[in-house]
Amino acid sequence: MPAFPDVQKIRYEGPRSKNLLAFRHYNADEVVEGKTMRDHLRFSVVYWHTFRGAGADPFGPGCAVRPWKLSDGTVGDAIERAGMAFEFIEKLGAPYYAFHDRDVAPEGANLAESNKNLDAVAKVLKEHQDRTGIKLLWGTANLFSNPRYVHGAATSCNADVFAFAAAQVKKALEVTKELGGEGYTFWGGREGYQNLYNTDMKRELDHLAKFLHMAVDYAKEIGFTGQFYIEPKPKEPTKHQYDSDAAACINFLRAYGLEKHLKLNLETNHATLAGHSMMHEMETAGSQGYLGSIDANTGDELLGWDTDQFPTNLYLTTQCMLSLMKYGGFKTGGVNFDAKVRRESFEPVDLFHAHIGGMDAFAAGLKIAAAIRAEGELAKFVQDRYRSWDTGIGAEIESGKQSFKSLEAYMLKQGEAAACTSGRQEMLENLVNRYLY
Ligand code: XUL
Ligand code: CO
Repeated sequence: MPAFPDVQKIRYEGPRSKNLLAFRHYNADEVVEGKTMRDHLRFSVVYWHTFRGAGADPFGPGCAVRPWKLSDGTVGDAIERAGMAFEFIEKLGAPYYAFHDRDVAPEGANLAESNKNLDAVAKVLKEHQDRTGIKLLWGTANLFSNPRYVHGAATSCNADVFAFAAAQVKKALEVTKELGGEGYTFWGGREGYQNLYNTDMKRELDHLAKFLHMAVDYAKEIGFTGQFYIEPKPKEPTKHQYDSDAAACINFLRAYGLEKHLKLNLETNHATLAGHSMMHEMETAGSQGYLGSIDANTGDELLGWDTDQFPTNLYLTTQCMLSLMKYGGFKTGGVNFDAKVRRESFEPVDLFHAHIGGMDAFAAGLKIAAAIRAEGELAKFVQDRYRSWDTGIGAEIESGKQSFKSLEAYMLKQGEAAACTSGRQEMLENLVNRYLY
């Protein structure tokens, strides 16, 4: 029995289409800057929100209507849900998906039972992957829902909890490898603090680093060659998450000798919670060689929490694509929709509308960014803005030929710095608008 009998495969119908169950911009085979849209965007559907999310909020339980069982249920329920999940992803035409261990299989009474459940469902996921060609963008472990993780996982004050989390990630890595996962993500979950009076921050950070080193070592041992990611988020559920933003993550990785092993998985709503734009996070990561993957979503300006809405804002997607293309595009990462439909959008077809909107917004952003890049006006402005560094004193500073002493001598002779020119911010905003409408 199909889960979505009324929905056919979603097709590209072009910008003039009025069919709300069709793509107007995402044309998978269309080539942009020498690469298909499919390969630029590498869209991925998340198991947790899309197949397990019921729409609960702090004021009431979820009320989503789904053709599958939303509660954990049995391994049989999980297997049935997996079939329906693949029907959805296949009809949508996304090439990838992502999951936490506990999204796909129910947790058992103990570790051995949980591992057995995961193996049984992973076998079925593998069959669906082979049948449909849909691939695993990244796997991860849920180290935050079970009450044992109340004080965190790798940063828990309880060493046994660290040990349990290590065993859980060991298994999740094995399953990710078995399913050909192209990456593995660490999101802090509860790795942070609620109160500094009871927290030994140094010890917790040391433990987090030790945990990641163990993961790197084990990946090597089993021959898992996927990319490791760390996903910044400043708060929620804890008051402060250690992986608070791109800059903090890069500092942490470098401080603990992990810089060669992990890249960043950046998420829009996490960036805004940190007081940054997504473009800021992408530039911070990209400029330092850490741009790995993105969790695509958006927050709500009027709500201060992680609402994880589907992205539909073309400025946002254009900015994401401008930064992404500037730094050479995805290698192993993708546009992973870590986004959920609103509680009020409780019917199954809403899942299609949400993903179609997000995919079209990113495809349009890709086309707009490519047009901006092709014309080259923006890039030329930036290049020109820094022209004082291309020759003369600027070039000498950059190549290390100058010092404080020689610069003092230079300025004593000059008397005053050459005049600055306008940053032309409004003109550039107008210029970007020209490509949007
Ligand atoms: C939580 C979040 C996670 C990670 C995976 O805010 O974004 O779903 O993406 O653990
Ligand atoms: Co995320």
